Amino acid sequence: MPIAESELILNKDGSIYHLNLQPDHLSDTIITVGDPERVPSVSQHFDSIETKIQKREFVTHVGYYQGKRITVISTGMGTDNIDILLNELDALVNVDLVTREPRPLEERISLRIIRVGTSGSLQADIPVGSLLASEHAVGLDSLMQFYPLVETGLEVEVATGIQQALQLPYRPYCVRGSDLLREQIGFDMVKGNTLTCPGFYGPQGRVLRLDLRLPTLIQEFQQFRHHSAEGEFRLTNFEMETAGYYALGRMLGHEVLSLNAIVANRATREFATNSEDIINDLIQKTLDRL
Ligand code: R1P
Ligand code: URA
Repeated sequence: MPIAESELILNKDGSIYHLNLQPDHLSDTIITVGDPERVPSVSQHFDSIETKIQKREFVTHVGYYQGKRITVISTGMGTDNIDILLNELDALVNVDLVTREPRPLEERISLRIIRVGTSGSLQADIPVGSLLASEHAVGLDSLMQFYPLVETGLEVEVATGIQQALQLPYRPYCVRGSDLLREQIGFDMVKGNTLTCPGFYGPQGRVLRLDLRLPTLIQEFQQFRHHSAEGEFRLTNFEMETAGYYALGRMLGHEVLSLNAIVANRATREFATNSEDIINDLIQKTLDRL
């Protein structure tokens, strides 16, 4: 059955609705960044840039880095944007946009998607300036209330423990990302478990003029531990997208890795004076290891 025009929306030129891209704009490896201004920070390293496209916060540059074709896309902030990003990227490769038919199973394409973002550390021993590769992500956002994500026993245990610690009325979700990509690109980075928050202030325990429902939120994040045969699980850092990437990546069959430039430390209350240098270091390492 073809997918209806109201569900898979195409622009007049045949490009997909929000990303504004055609299938041939995608390389098999895609770098994603939150900040649209970070796209040129990646593509400035390219040998040549073949295309630049923008719609809303989704800025895309396609080019070559040391002979390898790379697409870099900005996403803006939050897992609601990651829902758009992953569904539209997947449709570009796994749906025939002319017939509107999903491709048969044996023709499905698995993309390699690498998030290069900023993040706050939750632990004093992960200082500002660290580069961290997310092994697991825990989502405090509501995206997975709408999809049938299948989690492992360990993932359910961790998520349930966090629900109890934070006294949440709903269970967060927990998903492991691509070990393959983490071993290839993040092998010398801190291996972490990233908490994805549906906001930058209250949901990350920041108090400006509003009090928190749970005043000890940050301490609960910092002190949370889960012990299993795989060892000790602690939360290392937070940001606003990784769990959405990992969950949708698992369900759609793409390899996804989240890399984090630690620009804040919430245990020591520091913010980096050289955050641009830290993220540029992460961009350079990522490009060199693709
Ligand atoms: C908040 O300042 C933003 O920074 C982090 C968070 O996930 C959120 O998007 O990532 P980016 O630097 O990739 O945007
Ligand atoms: N991004 C976040 O979401 N939180 C931080 O503390 C830093 C970057």
